[in-house]
Amino acid sequence: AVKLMAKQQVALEVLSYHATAQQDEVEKLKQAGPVESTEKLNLQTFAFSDFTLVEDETLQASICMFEECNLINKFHIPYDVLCRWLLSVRKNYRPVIYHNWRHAFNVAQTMFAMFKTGGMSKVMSDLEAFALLVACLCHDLDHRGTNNAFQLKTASALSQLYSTSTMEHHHFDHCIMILNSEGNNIFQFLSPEDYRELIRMLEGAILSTDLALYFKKRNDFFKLVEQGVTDWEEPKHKDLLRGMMMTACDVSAITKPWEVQRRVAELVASEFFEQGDMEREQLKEEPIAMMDRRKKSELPKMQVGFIDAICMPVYKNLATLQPQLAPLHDGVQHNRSQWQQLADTE
Ligand code: 5BB
Ligand code: ZN
Repeated sequence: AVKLMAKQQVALEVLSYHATAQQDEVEKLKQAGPVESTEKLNLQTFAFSDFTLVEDETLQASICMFEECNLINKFHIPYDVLCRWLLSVRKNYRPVIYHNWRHAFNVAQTMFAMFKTGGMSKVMSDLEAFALLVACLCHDLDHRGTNNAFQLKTASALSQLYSTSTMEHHHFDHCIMILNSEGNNIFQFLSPEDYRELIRMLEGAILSTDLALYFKKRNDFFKLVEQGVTDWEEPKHKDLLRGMMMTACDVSAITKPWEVQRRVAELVASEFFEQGDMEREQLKEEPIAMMDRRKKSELPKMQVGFIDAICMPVYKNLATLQPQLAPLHDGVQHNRSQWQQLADTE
């Protein structure tokens, strides 16, 4: 009964926000066509940054990624449905400082680069590419700029519905809700078997962006890499690998050229500080250092800690598994030395 009430509460909260694309927007995007070439936008490189793109170019670039992975042809995605779905997805990101549509787009671009430049198309099927690209674009849908701990502390409707991986379950639910909206089902022409398998992979991929699940699963993954496993066809192993790729894409700002990383870290910090402010004001609680704007000077040190504890291990192992992914590992090493240098000059 509690669950049902929580679900109704969430439904009310969500419905007030959920919106799908308008037909005039769809027409406009359809007319614009995919962006000239992905090379022009550097979409294939790990050093890509979205800062130079205007809002609508992020949508055209997204279409390009589907196109260049041959997903539109292979899975018979009607072009107007793809346009409508992309517009709807963008609409269902809130204008928060970091966990917004641009973040989702950047995460998808890293996934695209992993396939095109990182050699992952040799390891993954087209259906997996489809699931992963969609998962990236949808993985933070309706994010409110606050984390799972905050949902729990404020006893939000969402946390009553899902006590663990709270936000991630919600991102997946929201993703399904958009797909089920009229004219938005990009999976409509999949065979029933492919459809079921894709939804299963989509759910696993979105849930795996919960840091707690990454910690729970990563040792199994690292062990397989250490053992030099080359056959990733074993379904359990493949699930694990897709989850690790999601984490690697989610935090890939940490691998970007230094100027990009510095700017993104500022955005991440600003969003964390806003949560910290709310905890102080509404909950009368002292926020953890990461969310405490009075401890802003500790940012370089925290980024080094973040790299060592979370980022470096996943990129190191992915580079061992697939040497073409080494640029991500190189990028994080470079940024570590930059942050370390800043921490030392404090
Ligand atoms: C993260 C876990 N938390 C419970 C305690 C603090 N740590 S942390 O020490 O690794 C840390 C990470 C501390 C400060 C941070 O940012 C300061 C601006 C970060 C940090 N997290 N830095 C980043 O650049 C990014 Br990107 C992130 C990721 C934030 C979203 C978490 C999603 C994780 C997906 C696997
Ligand atoms: Zn994310």
